[in-house]
Amino acid sequence: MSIGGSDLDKAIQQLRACRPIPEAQVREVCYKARELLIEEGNVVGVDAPVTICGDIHGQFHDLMELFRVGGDVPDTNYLFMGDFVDRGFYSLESFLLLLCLKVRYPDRITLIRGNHESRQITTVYGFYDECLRKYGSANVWRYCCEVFDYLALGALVTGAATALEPTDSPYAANTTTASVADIDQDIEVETLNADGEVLGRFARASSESNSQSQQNSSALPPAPDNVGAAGTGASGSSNGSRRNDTGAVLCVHGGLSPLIDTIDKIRLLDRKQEVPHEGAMCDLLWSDPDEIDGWGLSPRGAGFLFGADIVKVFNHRNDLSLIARAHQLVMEGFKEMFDSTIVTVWSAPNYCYRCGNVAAILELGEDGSNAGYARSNGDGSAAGFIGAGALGTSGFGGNAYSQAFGSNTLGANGNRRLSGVLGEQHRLREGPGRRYRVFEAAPQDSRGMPAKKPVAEYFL
Ligand SMILES: [Mn+2]
Repeated sequence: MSIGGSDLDKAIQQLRACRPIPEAQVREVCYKARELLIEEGNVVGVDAPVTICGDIHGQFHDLMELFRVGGDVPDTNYLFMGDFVDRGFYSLESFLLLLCLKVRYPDRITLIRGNHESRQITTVYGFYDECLRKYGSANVWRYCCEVFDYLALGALVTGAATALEPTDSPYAANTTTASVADIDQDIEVETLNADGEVLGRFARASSESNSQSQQNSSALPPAPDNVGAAGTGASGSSNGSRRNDTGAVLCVHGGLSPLIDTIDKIRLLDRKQEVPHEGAMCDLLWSDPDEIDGWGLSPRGAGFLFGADIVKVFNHRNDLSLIARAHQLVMEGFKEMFDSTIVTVWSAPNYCYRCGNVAAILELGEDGSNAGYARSNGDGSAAGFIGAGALGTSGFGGNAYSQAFGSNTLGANGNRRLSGVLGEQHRLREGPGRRYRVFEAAPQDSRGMPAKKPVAEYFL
C-alpha cells in the first residue's frame, strides 16, 4: 500500500483536479512527508533562485493561479511560509497537493509552519469541519495535524542576487514612465502582473547618488570582500568568488521573538509538538511588525509586535538583508517596511472570497557565483503564464510598488543604516533583487461552481 512513483503522480493529478484522494492514500502521503520533514532542521537552508509565497488558506483555485503565474513545480523552486489551511473551502486539497509535491520533489518545494497549522486553530477555523465533511471521520485531519508538528519553523535563503536579471517583458498598458528605471541600471525591485508584464521597475539607489549619504560616506567601512555565504557564520572564503553583498533572507510565518536574538537559537527549539500558547516557537508563528519602538503586546493574544529597531538589530547580528514573512493580509499583495528590511508576502487573493485584495509572490534570483542558469526559475519565459484576466483591467495600476511600500522606503536601500540603533558606522547589507508577481483571484469559471446559484433554487 506504499505510495510511490506512479501512485504518487496519480494522486497529484487527482488533487490538481481538486478531488480528494482516498483516506488510505492520505495516510501514506502523510507518513512519507513526516519521514522527510523529520530530517529537516528548524531552519531549512534554501538556495536561490526561489519563489517565496505567503498565506494560501485553502483557496485551492487561487493556488492553481499562483502556479500558473509563478511556474509549476518542479520547474520553479518554491518556499511556502505557512497557513495552508482554514478559511477557504479547499484546505484539504490545497494542503495535500503541496504535501504530495513535497514528497515527489523534496528539493524543489519547502513548506514551513504557520499559526493555522495547529490542532486548536484548525478546530475553530474550518479545516477540521472540512475533513469531517469530506471523509466522514476525523482521521484525515489527525494525519495532517501529525504532519504539522514536523513542519520547519523557518527557512534561510542564501545565494540571492543583489540585482535582478533584466527581463524582456513588455510594460503593462498603465505603467507610468516615472516608475520605470533604465534597463542598464542595477534593478533592485520589479513588479509584474499575472501576464508577466512590467508594472514597475526600480533601480537601486546608490550611496553616492544620495546627498545625505554622501555627507557621511567617509564614515562607512569598506564592504568586505570574499566573505562566506551570508547567514552561515562563515567568513574568509578563499575561492575568489565575487563579493556577495546580499545577506541571507530569513523566512518565517509571523516574525521575531523577544526570546530569540540569533538564528541559532531557533535551531535549538524543540519544534515537534502542537504550537504552544507562548514562548519562542509561538512568537515566530504569531508576531507582527509594527510602527513602534521595541516590543509591544499583540492584539492577536499570541506573539508580539516588533518595531524597526528590533528588525535592524536582528538582521545585522545575523547577517541578514531581509526577513520575508506572511501572516497579515496586505491589499496590494506585498508590503515592505523599515527601509525594506522586512517584507510581508500575502498569496491569497480576494481573501475569504470577499476582501478584494490582490496577492503576490516574491522571486529571488541567484547571484550567479555558483554557475547559474541550469535551473529554471520560471522567469524570462512566458511558459508558465496564461493570458486571461490582466491586472491592468481592474484599476490596479503601475504604482503598485509605491502603494505596497512604507512611506520612507522607496529606493532608500543605498542608505540602509542602523543609525540610532548601533551607531552611524554600521551599515545594513543591501537587500536582494526582488521580483514581485502580483495576481488576482482565479476567474470564477475555473472554480467548477456557478458564480450564482440558479435562480430556481431560491424558490425550492
Ligand atoms: Mn497566520
